[in-house]
Amino acid sequence: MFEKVLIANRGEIALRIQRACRELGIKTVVVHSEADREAKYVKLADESVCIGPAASSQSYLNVPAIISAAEVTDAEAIHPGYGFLSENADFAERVEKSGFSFIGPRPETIRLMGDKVSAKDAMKAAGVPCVPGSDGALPDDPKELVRIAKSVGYPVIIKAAGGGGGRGMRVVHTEAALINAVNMTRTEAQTAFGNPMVYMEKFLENPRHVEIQVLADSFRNAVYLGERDCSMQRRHQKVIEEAPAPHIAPRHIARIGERCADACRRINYRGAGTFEFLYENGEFYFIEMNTRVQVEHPVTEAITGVDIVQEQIRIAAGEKLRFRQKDITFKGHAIECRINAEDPFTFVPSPGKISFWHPPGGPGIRVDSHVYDGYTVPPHYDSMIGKLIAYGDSREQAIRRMRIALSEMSVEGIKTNIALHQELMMDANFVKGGTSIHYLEHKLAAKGEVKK
Ligand code: MV4
Repeated sequence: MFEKVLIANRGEIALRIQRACRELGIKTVVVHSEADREAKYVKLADESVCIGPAASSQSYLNVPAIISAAEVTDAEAIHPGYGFLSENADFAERVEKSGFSFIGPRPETIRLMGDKVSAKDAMKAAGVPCVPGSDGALPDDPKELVRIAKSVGYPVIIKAAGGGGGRGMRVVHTEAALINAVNMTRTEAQTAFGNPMVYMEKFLENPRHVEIQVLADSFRNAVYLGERDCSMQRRHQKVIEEAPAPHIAPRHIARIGERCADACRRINYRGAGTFEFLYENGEFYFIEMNTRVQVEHPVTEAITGVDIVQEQIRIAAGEKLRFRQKDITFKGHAIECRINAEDPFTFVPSPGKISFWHPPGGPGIRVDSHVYDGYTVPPHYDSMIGKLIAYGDSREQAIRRMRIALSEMSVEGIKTNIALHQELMMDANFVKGGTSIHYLEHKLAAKGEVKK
Protein backbone atom coordinates (compact mmCIF):
# COMPACT_ATOMS: atom_id res chain seq x y z
CA MET A 1 0.00 0.00 0.00
CA PHE A 2 1.06 3.61 -0.54
CA GLU A 3 2.61 5.45 2.38
CA LYS A 4 1.59 8.91 1.21
CA VAL A 5 -1.05 10.17 -1.22
CA LEU A 6 -1.43 13.67 -2.62
CA ILE A 7 -5.00 14.95 -2.95
CA ALA A 8 -5.34 17.21 -5.99
CA ASN A 9 -8.73 18.65 -5.16
CA ARG A 10 -10.60 20.81 -2.66
CA GLY A 11 -13.74 20.95 -0.54
CA GLU A 12 -15.82 18.00 0.55
CA ILE A 13 -14.13 15.50 -1.78
CA ALA A 14 -10.66 16.46 -0.52
CA LEU A 15 -11.90 15.64 2.99
CA ARG A 16 -13.62 12.44 1.78
CA ILE A 17 -10.37 11.21 0.16
CA GLN A 18 -8.41 12.18 3.28
CA ARG A 19 -10.71 10.01 5.41
CA ALA A 20 -10.24 7.04 3.07
CA CYS A 21 -6.46 7.47 3.27
CA ARG A 22 -6.53 7.65 7.07
CA GLU A 23 -8.51 4.44 7.30
CA LEU A 24 -5.96 2.73 5.05
CA GLY A 25 -3.10 4.09 7.17
CA ILE A 26 -1.86 6.40 4.40
CA LYS A 27 -0.40 9.86 5.07
CA THR A 28 -2.01 12.72 3.15
CA VAL A 29 -0.78 15.80 1.36
CA VAL A 30 -3.41 18.27 0.28
CA VAL A 31 -2.69 20.96 -2.28
CA HIS A 32 -4.68 24.16 -2.00
CA SER A 33 -5.12 27.60 -3.51
CA GLU A 34 -4.60 30.84 -1.60
CA ALA A 35 -8.40 31.03 -1.17
CA ASP A 36 -8.49 27.66 0.63
CA ARG A 37 -5.47 28.24 2.89
CA GLU A 38 -7.48 28.52 6.11
CA ALA A 39 -9.88 25.62 5.44
CA LYS A 40 -9.99 23.07 8.27
CA TYR A 41 -9.57 20.06 5.99
CA VAL A 42 -6.27 21.59 4.81
CA LYS A 43 -5.04 21.78 8.40
CA LEU A 44 -6.27 18.23 9.10
CA ALA A 45 -4.01 16.81 6.38
CA ASP A 46 -0.55 15.61 7.37
CA GLU A 47 0.97 18.12 4.97
CA SER A 48 -0.31 20.88 2.73
CA VAL A 49 1.16 22.80 -0.17
CA CYS A 50 -0.13 26.08 -1.57
CA ILE A 51 -0.06 25.74 -5.35
CA GLY A 52 -1.26 29.13 -6.49
CA PRO A 53 -3.83 31.92 -6.40
CA ALA A 54 -7.59 31.44 -6.03
CA ALA A 55 -8.33 31.07 -9.75
CA SER A 56 -8.56 27.33 -10.55
CA SER A 57 -6.58 27.85 -13.75
CA GLN A 58 -3.61 28.88 -11.61
CA SER A 59 -4.04 26.36 -8.78
CA TYR A 60 -6.24 23.25 -9.04
CA LEU A 61 -5.57 23.07 -12.80
CA ASN A 62 -1.88 23.96 -12.50
CA VAL A 63 -0.24 20.68 -13.53
CA PRO A 64 3.44 21.61 -12.96
CA ALA A 65 2.63 23.00 -9.49
CA ILE A 66 0.80 19.81 -8.51
CA ILE A 67 3.58 17.54 -9.78
CA SER A 68 6.16 19.67 -7.92
CA ALA A 69 4.09 19.41 -4.73
CA ALA A 70 4.13 15.61 -5.07
CA GLU A 71 7.89 15.69 -5.61
CA VAL A 72 8.75 17.91 -2.65
CA THR A 73 6.48 15.98 -0.27
CA ASP A 74 7.60 12.58 -1.54
CA ALA A 75 4.04 11.40 -2.22
CA GLU A 76 3.65 8.17 -4.16
CA ALA A 77 0.24 8.62 -5.71
CA ILE A 78 -2.15 11.40 -6.72
CA HIS A 79 -5.92 11.26 -6.24
CA PRO A 80 -7.62 13.78 -8.56
CA GLY A 81 -11.15 13.62 -7.04
CA TYR A 82 -13.86 14.87 -9.43
CA GLY A 83 -13.87 17.90 -11.73
CA PHE A 84 -10.60 19.84 -12.21
CA LEU A 85 -7.95 17.44 -13.65
CA SER A 86 -9.78 14.20 -12.86
CA GLU A 87 -10.58 13.34 -16.48
CA ASN A 88 -7.58 15.00 -18.11
CA ALA A 89 -5.62 12.27 -19.91
CA ASP A 90 -2.57 14.52 -20.35
CA PHE A 91 -2.46 15.11 -16.59
CA ALA A 92 -2.74 11.37 -15.84
CA GLU A 93 0.10 10.81 -18.28
CA ARG A 94 2.28 13.51 -16.71
CA VAL A 95 1.63 12.03 -13.27
CA GLU A 96 2.74 8.55 -14.38
CA LYS A 97 5.70 9.80 -16.45
CA SER A 98 6.88 11.67 -13.34
CA GLY A 99 6.95 8.39 -11.45
CA PHE A 100 3.72 8.69 -9.42
CA SER A 101 0.66 6.48 -9.50
CA PHE A 102 -2.48 8.10 -10.85
CA ILE A 103 -5.49 6.99 -8.79
CA GLY A 104 -7.75 6.40 -11.76
CA PRO A 105 -7.76 4.66 -15.13
CA ARG A 106 -4.82 4.51 -17.52
CA PRO A 107 -4.32 7.72 -19.54
CA GLU A 108 -5.29 5.88 -22.78
CA THR A 109 -8.60 4.86 -21.22
CA ILE A 110 -9.34 8.42 -20.11
CA ARG A 111 -8.56 9.59 -23.65
CA LEU A 112 -10.77 6.87 -25.18
CA MET A 113 -13.73 7.89 -22.99
CA GLY A 114 -13.06 11.62 -23.36
CA ASP A 115 -13.76 11.29 -27.07
CA LYS A 116 -17.48 10.45 -27.01
CA VAL A 117 -17.33 8.91 -30.51
CA SER A 118 -14.55 6.48 -29.62
CA ALA A 119 -16.22 5.76 -26.25
CA LYS A 120 -19.46 4.82 -27.98
CA ASP A 121 -17.60 2.70 -30.55
CA ALA A 122 -15.82 0.82 -27.77
CA MET A 123 -19.04 0.23 -25.85
CA LYS A 124 -20.95 -0.87 -28.93
CA ALA A 125 -18.16 -3.37 -29.68
CA ALA A 126 -18.34 -4.57 -26.06
CA GLY A 127 -22.07 -5.28 -26.30
CA VAL A 128 -23.33 -2.28 -24.28
CA PRO A 129 -26.63 -1.00 -25.78
CA CYS A 130 -26.22 2.54 -27.16
CA VAL A 131 -28.62 5.23 -28.39
CA PRO A 132 -29.26 4.54 -32.11
CA GLY A 133 -27.46 7.05 -34.32
CA SER A 134 -24.67 7.68 -36.81
CA ASP A 135 -21.99 5.06 -37.20
CA GLY A 136 -19.20 7.17 -35.70
CA ALA A 137 -18.41 10.76 -36.66
CA LEU A 138 -20.57 12.64 -39.16
CA PRO A 139 -19.30 13.29 -42.70
CA ASP A 140 -19.34 16.76 -44.30
CA ASP A 141 -21.46 15.82 -47.34
CA PRO A 142 -24.96 17.34 -46.84
CA LYS A 143 -26.61 14.56 -48.87
CA GLU A 144 -25.07 11.95 -46.57
CA LEU A 145 -26.20 13.89 -43.48
CA VAL A 146 -29.76 14.01 -44.75
CA ARG A 147 -29.66 10.28 -45.44
CA ILE A 148 -28.25 9.45 -41.97
CA ALA A 149 -30.82 11.63 -40.19
CA LYS A 150 -33.63 10.03 -42.19
CA SER A 151 -32.49 6.56 -41.21
CA VAL A 152 -32.09 7.55 -37.51
CA GLY A 153 -35.48 9.30 -37.59
CA TYR A 154 -36.32 12.82 -36.34
CA PRO A 155 -35.91 14.33 -33.84
CA VAL A 156 -32.15 13.79 -33.77
CA ILE A 157 -29.47 15.31 -31.56
CA ILE A 158 -26.07 16.49 -32.82
CA LYS A 159 -23.32 16.12 -30.21
CA ALA A 160 -19.67 17.13 -30.17
CA ALA A 161 -17.20 14.23 -29.78
CA GLY A 162 -15.17 16.48 -27.46
CA GLY A 163 -18.22 17.51 -25.41
CA GLY A 164 -20.08 15.63 -22.71
CA GLY A 165 -21.97 16.56 -19.60
CA GLY A 166 -24.40 18.59 -21.68
CA ARG A 167 -21.88 20.80 -23.50
CA GLY A 168 -21.96 21.02 -27.30
CA MET A 169 -25.33 19.54 -28.25
CA ARG A 170 -28.17 20.61 -30.54
CA VAL A 171 -31.59 19.03 -31.12
CA VAL A 172 -32.89 18.95 -34.72
CA HIS A 173 -36.57 18.37 -35.48
CA THR A 174 -36.71 18.77 -39.27
CA GLU A 175 -34.61 18.12 -42.35
CA ALA A 176 -34.77 21.85 -43.15
CA ALA A 177 -32.82 22.63 -39.96
CA LEU A 178 -30.30 19.79 -40.22
CA ILE A 179 -27.34 21.11 -42.20
CA ASN A 180 -27.20 24.42 -40.40
CA ALA A 181 -27.38 22.66 -37.01
CA VAL A 182 -24.52 20.31 -37.89
CA ASN A 183 -22.39 23.21 -39.11
CA MET A 184 -23.08 25.31 -36.03
CA THR A 185 -22.37 22.45 -33.63
CA ARG A 186 -19.12 21.75 -35.51
CA THR A 187 -18.00 25.39 -35.31
CA GLU A 188 -18.82 25.61 -31.61
CA ALA A 189 -17.09 22.29 -30.95
CA GLN A 190 -13.94 23.51 -32.70
CA THR A 191 -13.95 26.66 -30.55
CA ALA A 192 -14.83 25.00 -27.24
CA PHE A 193 -12.94 21.69 -27.50
CA GLY A 194 -10.50 22.19 -30.39
CA ASN A 195 -12.18 19.27 -32.13
CA PRO A 196 -14.82 19.77 -34.86
CA MET A 197 -15.92 16.12 -34.83
CA VAL A 198 -19.67 15.64 -34.24
CA TYR A 199 -22.01 12.65 -34.19
CA MET A 200 -25.74 12.08 -34.35
CA GLU A 201 -28.19 10.23 -32.13
CA LYS A 202 -31.90 9.69 -32.01
CA PHE A 203 -33.17 12.36 -29.57
CA LEU A 204 -34.94 10.70 -26.63
CA GLU A 205 -37.68 13.08 -25.53
CA ASN A 206 -38.36 12.09 -21.94
CA PRO A 207 -35.70 9.77 -20.53
CA ARG A 208 -34.37 9.21 -17.04
CA HIS A 209 -30.65 9.43 -16.27
CA VAL A 210 -29.59 6.11 -14.75
CA GLU A 211 -25.93 5.27 -14.31
CA ILE A 212 -24.04 2.09 -13.40
CA GLN A 213 -21.08 2.21 -10.98
CA VAL A 214 -18.21 -0.18 -11.71
CA LEU A 215 -14.91 -1.12 -10.08
CA ALA A 216 -12.15 -2.90 -11.99
CA ASP A 217 -8.65 -3.94 -10.97
CA SER A 218 -5.50 -4.32 -13.08
CA PHE A 219 -6.10 -8.07 -13.47
CA ARG A 220 -9.28 -7.88 -15.58
CA ASN A 221 -11.56 -8.42 -12.60
CA ALA A 222 -14.60 -6.15 -12.70
CA VAL A 223 -17.84 -5.78 -10.75
CA TYR A 224 -20.83 -3.47 -11.00
CA LEU A 225 -22.12 -1.83 -7.81
CA GLY A 226 -25.65 -1.27 -9.02
CA GLU A 227 -27.21 1.88 -10.37
CA ARG A 228 -28.01 5.45 -9.41
CA ASP A 229 -30.89 7.55 -10.66
CA CYS A 230 -29.70 11.13 -11.23
CA SER A 231 -32.69 12.46 -13.14
CA MET A 232 -33.45 15.29 -10.70
CA GLN A 233 -31.28 17.99 -12.27
CA ARG A 234 -31.29 21.55 -13.51
CA ARG A 235 -29.10 22.79 -16.36
CA HIS A 236 -27.00 19.61 -16.19
CA GLN A 237 -26.35 20.12 -12.47
CA LYS A 238 -27.61 17.16 -10.48
CA VAL A 239 -29.69 18.13 -7.45
CA ILE A 240 -30.78 14.78 -5.97
CA GLU A 241 -29.43 11.29 -6.64
CA GLU A 242 -30.63 7.95 -5.35
CA ALA A 243 -29.90 4.25 -5.37
CA PRO A 244 -31.51 1.99 -6.42
CA ALA A 245 -33.39 3.66 -9.30
CA PRO A 246 -37.12 3.52 -8.53
CA HIS A 247 -39.31 1.07 -10.48
CA ILE A 248 -36.55 -0.71 -12.42
CA ALA A 249 -36.50 -4.48 -11.87
CA PRO A 250 -33.33 -5.82 -10.20
CA ARG A 251 -33.06 -8.41 -13.01
CA HIS A 252 -32.91 -5.61 -15.56
CA ILE A 253 -30.18 -3.87 -13.57
CA ALA A 254 -28.27 -7.14 -13.28
CA ARG A 255 -28.40 -7.60 -17.04
CA ILE A 256 -27.10 -4.10 -17.86
CA GLY A 257 -24.63 -4.22 -14.94
CA GLU A 258 -23.11 -7.45 -16.27
CA ARG A 259 -22.71 -5.79 -19.68
CA CYS A 260 -20.83 -2.90 -18.07
CA ALA A 261 -18.57 -5.16 -16.01
CA ASP A 262 -17.91 -7.24 -19.13
CA ALA A 263 -17.05 -4.09 -21.11
CA CYS A 264 -14.55 -3.17 -18.36
CA ARG A 265 -12.84 -6.53 -18.73
CA ARG A 266 -12.72 -6.18 -22.51
CA ILE A 267 -11.16 -2.72 -22.51
CA ASN A 268 -8.97 -3.62 -19.53
CA TYR A 269 -10.51 -0.81 -17.48
CA ARG A 270 -8.84 0.09 -14.17
CA GLY A 271 -10.38 1.86 -11.19
CA ALA A 272 -13.84 3.22 -10.46
CA GLY A 273 -16.02 4.23 -13.37
CA THR A 274 -19.58 5.17 -14.26
CA PHE A 275 -21.55 4.16 -17.33
CA GLU A 276 -24.17 6.85 -18.03
CA PHE A 277 -27.40 5.68 -19.60
CA LEU A 278 -30.62 7.25 -20.70
CA TYR A 279 -33.52 5.04 -19.63
CA GLU A 280 -36.75 5.31 -21.59
CA ASN A 281 -39.65 2.89 -22.15
CA GLY A 282 -37.90 0.17 -20.18
CA GLU A 283 -34.65 0.28 -22.18
CA PHE A 284 -31.10 1.41 -21.34
CA TYR A 285 -29.12 3.46 -23.86
CA PHE A 286 -25.44 4.19 -23.17
CA ILE A 287 -24.39 7.83 -23.70
CA GLU A 288 -21.05 8.43 -21.94
CA MET A 289 -18.59 6.94 -19.48
CA ASN A 290 -17.08 8.89 -16.57
CA THR A 291 -13.63 7.76 -15.52
CA ARG A 292 -13.58 9.45 -12.08
CA VAL A 293 -15.22 9.07 -8.67
CA GLN A 294 -18.55 10.89 -8.80
CA VAL A 295 -20.13 13.36 -6.41
CA GLU A 296 -23.00 10.92 -5.82
CA HIS A 297 -20.85 7.87 -4.95
CA PRO A 298 -22.12 7.79 -1.30
CA VAL A 299 -25.58 6.48 -2.26
CA THR A 300 -23.91 3.44 -3.80
CA GLU A 301 -21.68 3.06 -0.74
CA ALA A 302 -24.81 3.12 1.44
CA ILE A 303 -26.62 0.29 -0.37
CA THR A 304 -23.54 -1.92 -1.01
CA GLY A 305 -21.31 -1.25 2.01
CA VAL A 306 -18.34 -0.81 -0.35
CA ASP A 307 -16.04 2.18 0.28
CA ILE A 308 -15.52 3.29 -3.32
CA VAL A 309 -12.68 5.73 -2.56
CA GLN A 310 -10.73 3.14 -0.56
CA GLU A 311 -11.20 0.65 -3.39
CA GLN A 312 -9.89 3.21 -5.90
CA ILE A 313 -6.74 3.56 -3.82
CA ARG A 314 -6.30 -0.21 -3.39
CA ILE A 315 -6.69 -0.75 -7.13
CA ALA A 316 -4.12 1.97 -7.92
CA ALA A 317 -1.72 0.35 -5.46
CA GLY A 318 -1.94 -2.82 -7.55
CA GLU A 319 -4.22 -4.87 -5.30
CA LYS A 320 -6.71 -7.35 -6.64
CA LEU A 321 -10.41 -6.71 -6.10
CA ARG A 322 -11.30 -8.23 -2.73
CA PHE A 323 -14.77 -9.36 -3.89
CA ARG A 324 -16.53 -10.91 -6.85
CA GLN A 325 -19.92 -10.05 -8.22
CA LYS A 326 -21.68 -12.65 -6.05
CA ASP A 327 -20.23 -10.94 -2.95
CA ILE A 328 -21.89 -7.63 -3.84
CA THR A 329 -25.37 -7.27 -2.36
CA PHE A 330 -27.81 -4.41 -2.52
CA LYS A 331 -29.72 -3.53 0.62
CA GLY A 332 -32.09 -0.66 1.36
CA HIS A 333 -32.36 2.71 -0.33
CA ALA A 334 -30.24 5.88 -0.22
CA ILE A 335 -30.96 9.44 -1.32
CA GLU A 336 -28.45 12.28 -1.60
CA CYS A 337 -29.32 15.98 -1.56
CA ARG A 338 -26.57 18.29 -2.81
CA ILE A 339 -26.41 21.29 -0.50
CA ASN A 340 -25.39 24.38 -2.43
CA ALA A 341 -24.57 27.92 -1.35
CA GLU A 342 -27.17 29.51 -3.61
CA ASP A 343 -30.62 31.05 -3.62
CA PRO A 344 -33.06 28.11 -3.41
CA PHE A 345 -35.29 29.43 -6.21
CA THR A 346 -33.18 31.76 -8.39
CA PHE A 347 -30.04 29.55 -8.09
CA VAL A 348 -27.82 32.63 -7.87
CA PRO A 349 -24.61 31.64 -5.98
CA SER A 350 -24.36 32.87 -2.39
CA PRO A 351 -20.75 32.71 -1.21
CA GLY A 352 -19.70 34.27 2.11
CA LYS A 353 -19.21 33.54 5.77
CA ILE A 354 -21.27 30.78 7.39
CA SER A 355 -22.11 32.27 10.79
CA PHE A 356 -23.91 29.15 12.05
CA TRP A 357 -23.67 25.55 10.83
CA HIS A 358 -25.72 22.82 12.40
CA PRO A 359 -25.58 19.55 10.46
CA PRO A 360 -28.25 16.88 11.06
CA GLY A 361 -27.61 13.38 12.39
CA GLY A 362 -29.33 10.27 13.64
CA PRO A 363 -29.94 6.83 12.17
CA GLY A 364 -29.11 6.47 8.50
CA ILE A 365 -27.80 10.01 8.06
CA ARG A 366 -24.42 10.84 6.52
CA VAL A 367 -23.14 14.37 5.98
CA ASP A 368 -20.15 14.80 3.66
CA SER A 369 -19.03 18.38 4.07
CA HIS A 370 -15.87 20.35 4.73
CA VAL A 371 -17.64 23.39 6.19
CA TYR A 372 -18.08 24.53 9.80
CA ASP A 373 -19.12 27.52 11.92
CA GLY A 374 -17.19 30.54 10.70
CA TYR A 375 -16.13 28.96 7.36
CA THR A 376 -16.14 31.34 4.41
CA VAL A 377 -17.43 29.86 1.16
CA PRO A 378 -15.07 31.28 -1.46
CA PRO A 379 -16.67 32.76 -4.59
CA HIS A 380 -14.17 31.14 -6.97
CA TYR A 381 -15.44 27.57 -7.13
CA ASP A 382 -18.51 25.35 -7.40
CA SER A 383 -21.26 26.31 -4.96
CA MET A 384 -21.69 22.85 -3.41
CA ILE A 385 -20.90 23.03 0.32
CA GLY A 386 -21.84 19.49 1.22
CA LYS A 387 -23.99 16.46 0.65
CA LEU A 388 -26.70 15.05 2.84
CA ILE A 389 -27.27 11.32 2.42
CA ALA A 390 -30.20 9.47 3.97
CA TYR A 391 -30.34 5.69 4.06
CA GLY A 392 -33.33 3.50 4.97
CA ASP A 393 -34.65 -0.04 4.59
CA SER A 394 -37.06 1.28 1.99
CA ARG A 395 -37.30 4.35 -0.23
CA GLU A 396 -40.13 5.59 1.99
CA GLN A 397 -37.92 5.40 5.07
CA ALA A 398 -35.04 7.13 3.27
CA ILE A 399 -37.41 9.97 2.28
CA ARG A 400 -38.75 10.27 5.84
CA ARG A 401 -35.23 10.40 7.24
CA MET A 402 -34.21 12.97 4.64
CA ARG A 403 -37.18 15.19 5.56
CA ILE A 404 -36.22 15.03 9.24
CA ALA A 405 -32.54 15.69 8.46
CA LEU A 406 -33.40 18.71 6.31
CA SER A 407 -35.59 20.09 9.09
CA GLU A 408 -32.78 19.67 11.64
CA MET A 409 -30.18 21.28 9.44
CA SER A 410 -29.49 24.95 9.82
CA VAL A 411 -27.08 27.12 7.92
CA GLU A 412 -26.91 30.85 8.58
CA GLY A 413 -24.97 33.70 6.97
CA ILE A 414 -25.39 32.46 3.39
CA LYS A 415 -28.34 31.26 1.32
CA THR A 416 -28.65 27.54 0.63
CA ASN A 417 -30.92 25.33 -1.45
CA ILE A 418 -32.24 23.46 1.63
CA ALA A 419 -35.75 24.87 1.09
CA LEU A 420 -35.76 23.48 -2.47
CA HIS A 421 -34.84 20.03 -1.13
CA GLN A 422 -37.61 20.27 1.48
CA GLU A 423 -40.08 21.04 -1.25
CA LEU A 424 -38.84 18.18 -3.44
CA MET A 425 -39.03 15.67 -0.57
CA MET A 426 -42.75 16.56 -0.32
CA ASP A 427 -43.35 16.55 -4.09
CA ALA A 428 -45.96 13.90 -5.00
CA ASN A 429 -44.17 12.91 -8.22
CA PHE A 430 -40.77 12.62 -6.53
CA VAL A 431 -42.39 10.52 -3.80
CA LYS A 432 -43.86 8.22 -6.50
CA GLY A 433 -40.39 7.98 -8.03
CA GLY A 434 -39.18 7.67 -11.60
CA THR A 435 -39.46 11.30 -12.79
CA SER A 436 -37.58 12.24 -15.99
CA ILE A 437 -34.58 14.51 -16.57
CA HIS A 438 -36.98 17.35 -17.44
CA TYR A 439 -39.12 17.12 -14.31
CA LEU A 440 -37.36 19.73 -12.14
CA GLU A 441 -37.07 22.34 -14.88
CA HIS A 442 -40.75 21.89 -15.78
CA LYS A 443 -41.76 22.14 -12.12
CA LEU A 444 -39.72 25.32 -11.60
CA ALA A 445 -41.10 26.87 -14.80
CA ALA A 446 -44.68 26.09 -13.70
CA LYS A 447 -44.04 27.67 -10.30
CA GLY A 448 -42.59 30.78 -11.94
CA GLU A 449 -45.75 31.17 -14.00
CA VAL A 450 -48.03 30.88 -10.97
CA LYS A 451 -46.05 33.64 -9.23
CA LYS A 452 -46.49 36.00 -12.21
C1 MV4 B 1 -29.31 12.99 -24.87
C2 MV4 B 1 -30.63 13.37 -24.55
C3 MV4 B 1 -31.63 12.86 -25.32
N1 MV4 B 1 -31.35 12.05 -26.37
N2 MV4 B 1 -29.07 12.18 -25.91
C4 MV4 B 1 -27.13 15.80 -21.70
C5 MV4 B 1 -25.89 15.56 -20.94
C6 MV4 B 1 -25.11 14.60 -21.73
N3 MV4 B 1 -24.41 13.71 -20.86
C7 MV4 B 1 -26.11 13.89 -22.59
N4 MV4 B 1 -27.32 14.63 -22.48
C8 MV4 B 1 -28.44 14.26 -23.11
N5 MV4 B 1 -28.26 13.42 -24.17
C9 MV4 B 1 -30.09 11.72 -26.65
N6 MV4 B 1 -29.83 10.91 -27.68
C10 MV4 B 1 -30.84 14.22 -23.47
C11 MV4 B 1 -29.72 14.67 -22.74
C12 MV4 B 1 -30.02 15.51 -21.60
C13 MV4 B 1 -29.74 15.08 -20.31
C14 MV4 B 1 -29.17 13.84 -20.04
C15 MV4 B 1 -28.89 13.45 -18.75
C16 MV4 B 1 -29.22 14.28 -17.69
C17 MV4 B 1 -29.78 15.49 -17.92
C18 MV4 B 1 -30.05 15.90 -19.22
C19 MV4 B 1 -30.64 17.14 -19.44
C20 MV4 B 1 -30.91 17.55 -20.72
C21 MV4 B 1 -30.58 16.74 -21.81
